[in-house]
Amino acid sequence: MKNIKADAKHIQNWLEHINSFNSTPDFGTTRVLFTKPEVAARDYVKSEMRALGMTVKEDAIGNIFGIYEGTDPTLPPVWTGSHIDTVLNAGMFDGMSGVVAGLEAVRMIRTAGVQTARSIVVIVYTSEEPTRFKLGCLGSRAMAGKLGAEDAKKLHDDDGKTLYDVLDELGFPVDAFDEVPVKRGAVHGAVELHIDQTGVLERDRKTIGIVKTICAPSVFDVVVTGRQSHAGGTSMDERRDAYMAASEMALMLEHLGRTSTSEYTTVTVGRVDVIPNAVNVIPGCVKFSIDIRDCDFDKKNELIGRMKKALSEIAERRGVTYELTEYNNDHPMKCEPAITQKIEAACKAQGISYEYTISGAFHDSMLVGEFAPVAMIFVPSKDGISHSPEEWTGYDDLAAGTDVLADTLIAMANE
Ligand code: HGY
Ligand code: MN
Ligand code: MN
Repeated sequence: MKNIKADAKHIQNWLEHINSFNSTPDFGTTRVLFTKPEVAARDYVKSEMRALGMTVKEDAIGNIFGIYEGTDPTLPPVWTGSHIDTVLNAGMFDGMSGVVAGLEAVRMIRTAGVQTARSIVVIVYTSEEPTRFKLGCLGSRAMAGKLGAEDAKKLHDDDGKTLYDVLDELGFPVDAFDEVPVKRGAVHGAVELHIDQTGVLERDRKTIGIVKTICAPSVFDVVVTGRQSHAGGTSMDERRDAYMAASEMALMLEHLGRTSTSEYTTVTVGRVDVIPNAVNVIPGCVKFSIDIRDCDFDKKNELIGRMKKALSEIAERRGVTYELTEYNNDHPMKCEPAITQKIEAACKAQGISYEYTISGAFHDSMLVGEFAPVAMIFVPSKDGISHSPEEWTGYDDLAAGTDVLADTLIAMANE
């Protein structure tokens, strides 16, 4: 926008205030879905939306819609936004940057008195992180018609509470779950600003990443069962060691990730429980998670096929059994060129450096893309660190990203 620029101080104040809603202030930021700090942060963001002249709505799964009305509110609106829930002991930028950039873009448009035909909606998507219910993007997944009330009754947290019960207890209209899905055509387009969570933009000295494709995760749990026995009394030949079997499985998974022929594949074993976890006992059971990401759905499924064969071969040879549970096998999302070209034009018009990139992380835009054209604007993560208290993005970079976002939203809202 010519006559107004994003205010880095404003962005900083909003982010720092949201960050104050935190259950681990001594170790990074933790704001788990529908815990006290996250509900307080939701209330704060809703009050800021109202202060910007927006009408605030929420759906049955808790997605928040801050509507900045256009001159013709009957037209399919333009969406922007991200999430405010976090992983455990996280930073203060993953997700929150996109919500705050949306608020600041509306503030700029309102202050400059710019008219947009279509309404602009700033969205807080419910539970992008899998932290509480082990499945990510719950709000956008429900919008895409891939998570209904019955599914919400089957998602349990570590205390055994279901998503459905938690929503009901908080007073969300759970009997209106079937109104959450968004029809294709109901949204003109959705742009999400997000930190890049890699070192790519910093390495290439670019301020903006224009995302071409959003990689999609396939998440599994594996339970390996061997035979618990004495660390001294059991000879090396007679063991059925669940931990050693799980370790060989993990190294096999790493090999599959490293030798993939896709443009971008990652394989991660992030959570491991060893039972009984005692220094002089051969583990009888090991539970571990598998997180596979790829920008190519077919190649990801090929890798999963090879994984299943290798898991059986290792289990057989080591005399253990295993159980594999799949949580989700999501589709990678290609971003809409009609929007990425607008982002590129905005970068050029404002003299902001940019490059096209792939998102290894998944985002709500991966699911929103199931019913609307989507695009993402990345800003650099310092040292490529994210999902950590060290996560950092410069406020000037966030302001530049917001300037590009504002121009893109105006162009979309007036076409
Ligand atoms: O795991 C992810 O890619 C995202 O940050 N939830
Ligand atoms: Mn994240
Ligand atoms: Mn995120």
